Amino acid sequence: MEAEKKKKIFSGVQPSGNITLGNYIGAIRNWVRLQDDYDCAFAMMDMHTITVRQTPAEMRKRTLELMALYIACGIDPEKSLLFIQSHNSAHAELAWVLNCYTYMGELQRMTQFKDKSARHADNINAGLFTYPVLMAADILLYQADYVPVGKDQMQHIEICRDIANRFNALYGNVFTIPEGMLVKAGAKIMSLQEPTKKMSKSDPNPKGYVSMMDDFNVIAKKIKSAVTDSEGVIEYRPDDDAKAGINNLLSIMAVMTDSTPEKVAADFAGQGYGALKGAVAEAVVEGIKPIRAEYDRIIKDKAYLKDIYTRGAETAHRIADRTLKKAYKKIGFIID
Ligand code: ATP
Ligand code: LTN
Repeated sequence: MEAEKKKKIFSGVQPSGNITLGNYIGAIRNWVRLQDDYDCAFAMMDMHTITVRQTPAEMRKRTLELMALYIACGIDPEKSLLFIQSHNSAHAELAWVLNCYTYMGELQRMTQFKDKSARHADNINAGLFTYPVLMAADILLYQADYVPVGKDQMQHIEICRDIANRFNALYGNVFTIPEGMLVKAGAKIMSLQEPTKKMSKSDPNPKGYVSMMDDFNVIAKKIKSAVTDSEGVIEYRPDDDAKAGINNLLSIMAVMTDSTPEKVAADFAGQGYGALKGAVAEAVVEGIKPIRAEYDRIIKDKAYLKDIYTRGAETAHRIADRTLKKAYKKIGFIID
Protein backbone atom coordinates (compact mmCIF):
# COMPACT_ATOMS: atom_id res chain seq x y z
CA MET A 1 0.00 0.00 0.00
CA GLU A 2 1.28 3.44 -0.82
CA ALA A 3 2.42 5.40 2.24
CA GLU A 4 0.10 8.26 3.11
CA LYS A 5 1.36 11.46 1.54
CA LYS A 6 2.73 13.88 4.11
CA LYS A 7 1.17 17.33 4.38
CA LYS A 8 3.43 20.19 3.43
CA ILE A 9 4.85 22.96 5.58
CA PHE A 10 6.56 26.20 4.62
CA SER A 11 8.02 28.87 6.87
CA GLY A 12 10.91 31.27 7.21
CA VAL A 13 12.54 34.10 9.13
CA GLN A 14 14.11 37.28 7.78
CA PRO A 15 17.84 37.79 8.31
CA SER A 16 17.02 41.29 9.58
CA GLY A 17 18.87 41.13 12.86
CA ASN A 18 19.98 38.78 15.57
CA ILE A 19 17.39 36.07 16.08
CA THR A 20 15.51 36.67 19.29
CA LEU A 21 14.05 34.41 21.88
CA GLY A 22 10.68 35.42 20.38
CA ASN A 23 11.63 34.06 16.95
CA TYR A 24 12.91 30.89 18.56
CA ILE A 25 9.89 30.25 20.76
CA GLY A 26 7.24 31.50 18.33
CA ALA A 27 8.67 29.87 15.23
CA ILE A 28 11.92 27.90 14.86
CA ARG A 29 11.57 25.72 17.95
CA ASN A 30 8.28 24.37 16.67
CA TRP A 31 9.53 23.65 13.20
CA VAL A 32 11.93 21.12 14.67
CA ARG A 33 9.10 18.96 15.96
CA LEU A 34 7.22 19.06 12.68
CA GLN A 35 10.00 17.63 10.53
CA ASP A 36 9.12 13.96 10.94
CA ASP A 37 5.42 14.27 10.35
CA TYR A 38 5.41 16.81 7.54
CA ASP A 39 7.21 17.54 4.34
CA CYS A 40 8.95 20.77 5.41
CA ALA A 41 10.63 23.66 3.65
CA PHE A 42 12.30 26.45 5.62
CA ALA A 43 13.94 29.47 4.04
CA MET A 44 16.00 32.50 4.92
CA MET A 45 13.74 35.31 3.69
CA ASP A 46 16.37 37.75 2.46
CA MET A 47 14.12 39.28 -0.21
CA HIS A 48 11.70 40.38 2.49
CA THR A 49 14.53 41.84 4.51
CA ILE A 50 15.42 44.54 1.96
CA THR A 51 12.03 46.20 2.49
CA VAL A 52 13.96 47.95 5.26
CA ARG A 53 17.39 49.35 4.37
CA GLN A 54 20.25 46.96 5.26
CA THR A 55 24.03 47.05 5.26
CA PRO A 56 24.96 44.54 2.51
CA ALA A 57 27.95 42.93 4.24
CA GLU A 58 25.95 42.50 7.43
CA MET A 59 23.04 40.97 5.63
CA ARG A 60 25.25 38.40 3.90
CA LYS A 61 26.70 37.48 7.28
CA ARG A 62 23.31 37.32 8.98
CA THR A 63 21.80 35.13 6.30
CA LEU A 64 24.47 32.49 6.87
CA GLU A 65 24.17 32.90 10.64
CA LEU A 66 20.45 32.38 10.41
CA MET A 67 20.95 29.20 8.47
CA ALA A 68 23.52 27.92 10.98
CA LEU A 69 21.08 28.76 13.74
CA TYR A 70 18.21 26.85 12.07
CA ILE A 71 20.47 23.81 11.96
CA ALA A 72 21.75 24.36 15.51
CA CYS A 73 18.15 24.52 16.74
CA GLY A 74 17.54 21.12 15.21
CA ILE A 75 16.41 21.68 11.63
CA ASP A 76 17.92 18.73 9.82
CA PRO A 77 18.87 19.54 6.22
CA GLU A 78 18.53 15.86 5.36
CA LYS A 79 14.89 15.91 6.45
CA SER A 80 13.81 19.43 5.56
CA LEU A 81 14.43 21.60 2.56
CA LEU A 82 16.61 24.54 3.57
CA PHE A 83 17.33 27.36 1.15
CA ILE A 84 17.87 31.07 0.63
CA GLN A 85 14.83 32.83 -0.82
CA SER A 86 16.76 34.97 -3.33
CA HIS A 87 18.33 31.81 -4.79
CA ASN A 88 14.99 30.83 -6.24
CA SER A 89 13.79 33.37 -8.79
CA ALA A 90 10.32 31.80 -8.83
CA HIS A 91 9.48 33.75 -5.66
CA ALA A 92 9.86 37.11 -7.41
CA GLU A 93 8.12 35.80 -10.52
CA LEU A 94 5.03 34.49 -8.77
CA ALA A 95 4.95 37.57 -6.54
CA TRP A 96 4.60 39.73 -9.65
CA VAL A 97 1.69 37.67 -10.89
CA LEU A 98 -0.03 37.74 -7.50
CA ASN A 99 0.44 41.51 -7.29
CA CYS A 100 -2.06 41.70 -10.13
CA TYR A 101 -4.59 39.74 -8.06
CA THR A 102 -4.20 41.73 -4.84
CA TYR A 103 -6.01 44.96 -4.02
CA MET A 104 -4.47 48.13 -2.65
CA GLY A 105 -7.21 48.27 -0.01
CA GLU A 106 -6.31 44.80 1.32
CA LEU A 107 -2.65 45.72 1.67
CA GLN A 108 -3.46 49.04 3.30
CA ARG A 109 -5.10 47.19 6.19
CA MET A 110 -1.96 45.23 7.13
CA THR A 111 -0.80 46.00 10.66
CA GLN A 112 2.84 45.26 9.88
CA PHE A 113 2.80 47.74 6.99
CA LYS A 114 1.29 50.41 9.22
CA ASP A 115 3.83 49.72 11.99
CA LYS A 116 6.85 49.59 9.71
CA SER A 117 5.87 52.68 7.74
CA ALA A 118 5.54 54.56 11.00
CA ARG A 119 8.98 53.31 12.10
CA HIS A 120 10.65 53.97 8.74
CA ALA A 121 8.82 57.11 7.63
CA ASP A 122 11.75 58.10 5.43
CA ASN A 123 11.55 54.89 3.39
CA ILE A 124 7.96 53.78 2.80
CA ASN A 125 8.80 51.83 -0.31
CA ALA A 126 6.51 49.80 -2.58
CA GLY A 127 8.19 46.58 -1.42
CA LEU A 128 7.16 47.24 2.14
CA PHE A 129 3.62 47.65 0.88
CA THR A 130 3.57 44.48 -1.23
CA TYR A 131 5.52 42.43 1.32
CA PRO A 132 2.51 40.16 1.99
CA VAL A 133 2.23 39.36 -1.72
CA LEU A 134 5.81 38.07 -1.82
CA MET A 135 5.04 36.10 1.31
CA ALA A 136 1.97 34.62 -0.37
CA ALA A 137 4.17 33.60 -3.31
CA ASP A 138 6.63 31.90 -0.92
CA ILE A 139 3.91 29.81 0.60
CA LEU A 140 1.87 29.01 -2.50
CA LEU A 141 4.85 27.96 -4.64
CA TYR A 142 5.42 25.00 -2.32
CA GLN A 143 1.70 24.16 -2.12
CA ALA A 144 2.01 24.36 1.68
CA ASP A 145 -0.86 23.06 3.79
CA TYR A 146 0.41 24.70 6.97
CA VAL A 147 2.53 27.70 7.82
CA PRO A 148 3.93 27.66 11.38
CA VAL A 149 4.45 31.30 12.43
CA GLY A 150 4.04 33.62 15.40
CA LYS A 151 0.76 35.41 15.99
CA ASP A 152 1.93 38.65 14.35
CA GLN A 153 2.03 36.89 10.98
CA MET A 154 -1.51 35.52 11.01
CA GLN A 155 -2.86 38.52 9.14
CA HIS A 156 -0.41 37.77 6.33
CA ILE A 157 -1.58 34.17 6.19
CA GLU A 158 -5.15 35.40 5.88
CA ILE A 159 -4.35 37.63 2.93
CA CYS A 160 -2.41 34.76 1.34
CA ARG A 161 -5.53 32.59 1.60
CA ASP A 162 -7.66 35.36 0.10
CA ILE A 163 -5.30 35.78 -2.86
CA ALA A 164 -5.09 32.02 -3.43
CA ASN A 165 -8.86 31.60 -3.26
CA ARG A 166 -9.34 34.46 -5.69
CA PHE A 167 -6.86 32.94 -8.13
CA ASN A 168 -8.34 29.46 -7.81
CA ALA A 169 -11.85 30.82 -8.34
CA LEU A 170 -10.74 32.27 -11.67
CA TYR A 171 -8.52 29.47 -12.93
CA GLY A 172 -9.32 26.24 -11.09
CA ASN A 173 -7.27 24.52 -8.43
CA VAL A 174 -3.83 26.01 -8.88
CA PHE A 175 -2.87 26.61 -5.25
CA THR A 176 -3.34 24.68 -2.02
CA ILE A 177 -5.07 26.96 0.49
CA PRO A 178 -2.69 27.14 3.46
CA GLU A 179 -3.52 27.43 7.12
CA GLY A 180 -1.53 29.24 9.79
CA MET A 181 -0.23 27.04 12.59
CA LEU A 182 0.20 28.72 15.96
CA VAL A 183 2.00 27.34 18.98
CA LYS A 184 -0.10 26.82 22.08
CA ALA A 185 2.16 28.88 24.31
CA GLY A 186 4.58 31.62 23.32
CA ALA A 187 3.01 32.65 20.01
CA LYS A 188 3.74 36.20 21.03
CA ILE A 189 6.70 36.86 23.30
CA MET A 190 6.69 40.48 24.40
CA SER A 191 9.45 43.06 24.68
CA LEU A 192 11.23 42.94 28.03
CA GLN A 193 11.17 46.73 28.20
CA GLU A 194 7.72 47.47 26.77
CA PRO A 195 5.76 44.31 27.51
CA THR A 196 2.69 45.38 25.56
CA LYS A 197 4.78 45.34 22.35
CA LYS A 198 6.10 42.17 20.72
CA MET A 199 9.75 41.26 21.17
CA SER A 200 11.37 42.21 17.87
CA LYS A 201 14.87 41.74 16.51
CA SER A 202 14.79 45.16 14.90
CA ASP A 203 13.95 46.92 18.17
CA PRO A 204 16.42 49.83 18.48
CA ASN A 205 16.67 49.12 22.20
CA PRO A 206 18.59 45.84 22.66
CA LYS A 207 17.36 45.56 26.26
CA GLY A 208 13.92 44.78 24.87
CA TYR A 209 14.97 41.47 23.35
CA VAL A 210 17.05 38.46 24.19
CA SER A 211 19.20 37.56 21.21
CA MET A 212 20.10 33.92 20.72
CA MET A 213 23.63 35.30 20.18
CA ASP A 214 23.90 37.33 23.39
CA ASP A 215 26.46 36.38 26.05
CA PHE A 216 24.81 34.26 28.70
CA ASN A 217 25.40 36.88 31.40
CA VAL A 218 23.86 39.54 29.14
CA ILE A 219 20.78 37.32 28.66
CA ALA A 220 20.43 36.88 32.43
CA LYS A 221 20.87 40.59 33.00
CA LYS A 222 18.27 41.54 30.41
CA ILE A 223 15.72 39.18 31.92
CA LYS A 224 16.47 40.34 35.44
CA SER A 225 15.86 43.94 34.41
CA ALA A 226 12.60 43.17 32.60
CA VAL A 227 9.85 45.72 33.19
CA THR A 228 7.07 44.33 35.39
CA ASP A 229 4.53 46.15 37.58
CA SER A 230 4.32 47.45 41.11
CA GLU A 231 1.58 45.11 42.31
CA GLY A 232 4.07 42.53 43.53
CA VAL A 233 1.79 39.55 42.92
CA ILE A 234 2.71 36.64 40.66
CA GLU A 235 -0.45 35.79 38.78
CA TYR A 236 -1.14 34.91 35.16
CA ARG A 237 -3.73 37.33 33.83
CA PRO A 238 -3.35 37.19 30.04
CA ASP A 239 -6.03 39.77 29.34
CA ASP A 240 -4.71 42.34 31.77
CA ASP A 241 -2.22 44.75 30.15
CA ALA A 242 -1.10 45.95 33.56
CA LYS A 243 0.25 42.43 34.09
CA ALA A 244 1.92 42.20 30.67
CA GLY A 245 5.48 41.95 32.01
CA ILE A 246 4.70 39.13 34.44
CA ASN A 247 2.50 37.32 31.91
CA ASN A 248 5.42 37.41 29.50
CA LEU A 249 7.92 36.02 32.03
CA LEU A 250 5.47 33.27 32.98
CA SER A 251 4.96 32.37 29.32
CA ILE A 252 8.70 32.23 28.64
CA MET A 253 9.24 30.07 31.72
CA ALA A 254 6.39 27.78 30.70
CA VAL A 255 7.82 27.21 27.24
CA MET A 256 11.37 26.66 28.48
CA THR A 257 10.29 24.15 31.13
CA ASP A 258 7.49 22.44 29.20
CA SER A 259 4.88 23.70 31.62
CA THR A 260 1.97 26.15 31.38
CA PRO A 261 1.93 29.79 32.50
CA GLU A 262 -0.81 28.94 35.02
CA LYS A 263 1.31 26.19 36.57
CA VAL A 264 4.40 28.35 36.71
CA ALA A 265 2.34 31.10 38.38
CA ALA A 266 1.11 28.60 40.97
CA ASP A 267 4.68 27.40 41.61
CA PHE A 268 5.84 30.96 42.26
CA ALA A 269 2.75 32.18 44.14
CA GLY A 270 3.75 34.24 47.16
CA GLN A 271 7.32 34.75 45.98
CA GLY A 272 8.86 38.02 44.82
CA TYR A 273 9.45 39.06 41.22
CA GLY A 274 13.19 38.67 41.76
CA ALA A 275 12.81 34.92 42.33
CA LEU A 276 10.76 34.51 39.17
CA LYS A 277 13.18 36.56 37.08
CA GLY A 278 16.14 34.56 38.40
CA ALA A 279 14.45 31.29 37.50
CA VAL A 280 13.45 32.50 34.03
CA ALA A 281 16.99 33.74 33.37
CA GLU A 282 18.39 30.35 34.33
CA ALA A 283 15.86 28.41 32.26
CA VAL A 284 16.50 30.54 29.18
CA VAL A 285 20.29 30.33 29.49
CA GLU A 286 20.13 26.56 30.02
CA GLY A 287 17.85 26.21 27.00
CA ILE A 288 20.08 28.29 24.73
CA LYS A 289 23.43 26.78 25.82
CA PRO A 290 23.35 23.58 23.75
CA ILE A 291 22.06 25.49 20.71
CA ARG A 292 24.93 27.91 20.96
CA ALA A 293 27.49 25.13 21.22
CA GLU A 294 26.11 23.61 18.02
CA TYR A 295 25.91 27.01 16.36
CA ASP A 296 29.55 27.84 17.15
CA ARG A 297 30.59 24.58 15.51
CA ILE A 298 28.40 24.92 12.39
CA ILE A 299 29.07 28.59 11.60
CA LYS A 300 32.78 27.83 11.19
CA ASP A 301 32.08 25.27 8.47
CA LYS A 302 31.34 27.52 5.51
CA ALA A 303 31.77 24.71 2.98
CA TYR A 304 29.08 22.66 4.73
CA LEU A 305 26.69 25.60 4.77
CA LYS A 306 27.35 26.35 1.13
CA ASP A 307 26.72 22.76 0.15
CA ILE A 308 23.36 22.82 1.91
CA TYR A 309 22.13 26.07 0.43
CA THR A 310 23.35 25.11 -3.04
CA ARG A 311 21.49 21.81 -2.95
CA GLY A 312 18.54 23.55 -1.31
CA ALA A 313 18.30 26.09 -4.12
CA GLU A 314 18.14 23.35 -6.72
CA THR A 315 15.39 21.45 -4.99
CA ALA A 316 13.45 24.62 -4.18
CA HIS A 317 13.64 25.67 -7.80
CA ARG A 318 12.44 22.33 -9.06
CA ILE A 319 9.41 22.28 -6.74
CA ALA A 320 8.49 25.93 -7.18
CA ASP A 321 8.83 25.91 -10.94
CA ARG A 322 6.02 23.38 -11.29
CA THR A 323 3.61 25.71 -9.50
CA LEU A 324 4.88 28.77 -11.33
CA LYS A 325 4.44 27.12 -14.73
CA LYS A 326 0.98 25.97 -13.79
CA ALA A 327 -0.01 29.53 -12.84
CA TYR A 328 1.65 30.99 -15.97
CA LYS A 329 -0.24 28.58 -18.18
CA LYS A 330 -3.57 29.38 -16.56
CA ILE A 331 -3.22 33.12 -16.98
CA GLY A 332 -2.30 32.81 -20.65
CA PHE A 333 1.48 33.02 -20.77
CA ILE A 334 3.13 30.82 -23.39
CA ILE A 335 5.17 28.28 -21.45
CA ASP A 336 6.42 25.88 -24.09
P1 ATP B 1 11.53 42.35 12.47
O1 ATP B 1 11.70 43.00 13.80
O2 ATP B 1 12.67 42.55 11.52
O3 ATP B 1 10.19 42.58 11.85
P2 ATP B 1 10.84 39.94 13.82
O4 ATP B 1 11.68 39.78 15.04
O5 ATP B 1 9.46 40.38 13.99
O6 ATP B 1 11.60 40.82 12.76
P3 ATP B 1 10.42 38.00 11.74
O7 ATP B 1 11.55 37.62 10.85
O8 ATP B 1 9.44 38.97 11.21
O9 ATP B 1 10.94 38.55 13.13
O10 ATP B 1 9.65 36.72 12.24
C1 ATP B 1 10.12 35.39 12.15
C2 ATP B 1 9.18 34.45 12.83
O11 ATP B 1 9.22 34.67 14.24
C3 ATP B 1 7.71 34.65 12.45
O12 ATP B 1 7.07 33.39 12.41
C4 ATP B 1 7.16 35.48 13.55
O13 ATP B 1 5.78 35.31 13.71
C5 ATP B 1 7.93 34.92 14.74
N1 ATP B 1 8.06 35.92 15.80
C6 ATP B 1 8.66 37.14 15.68
N2 ATP B 1 8.61 37.80 16.84
C7 ATP B 1 7.96 36.99 17.72
C8 ATP B 1 7.58 37.11 19.09
N3 ATP B 1 7.87 38.20 19.77
N4 ATP B 1 6.92 36.09 19.67
C9 ATP B 1 6.62 34.98 18.97
N5 ATP B 1 6.93 34.80 17.69
C10 ATP B 1 7.60 35.78 17.04
N1 LTN C 1 6.94 37.70 7.10
C1 LTN C 1 7.52 36.64 7.85
C2 LTN C 1 8.70 36.01 7.19
C3 LTN C 1 8.22 35.30 6.02
C4 LTN C 1 7.46 34.10 6.03
C5 LTN C 1 7.22 33.79 4.67
C6 LTN C 1 6.97 33.28 7.04
C7 LTN C 1 8.39 35.66 4.73
N2 LTN C 1 7.79 34.76 3.92
C8 LTN C 1 6.47 32.68 4.30
C9 LTN C 1 6.23 32.15 6.66
C10 LTN C 1 5.99 31.87 5.32
C11 LTN C 1 7.92 37.18 9.16
O1 LTN C 1 8.07 36.41 10.01
N3 LTN C 1 8.09 38.43 9.30
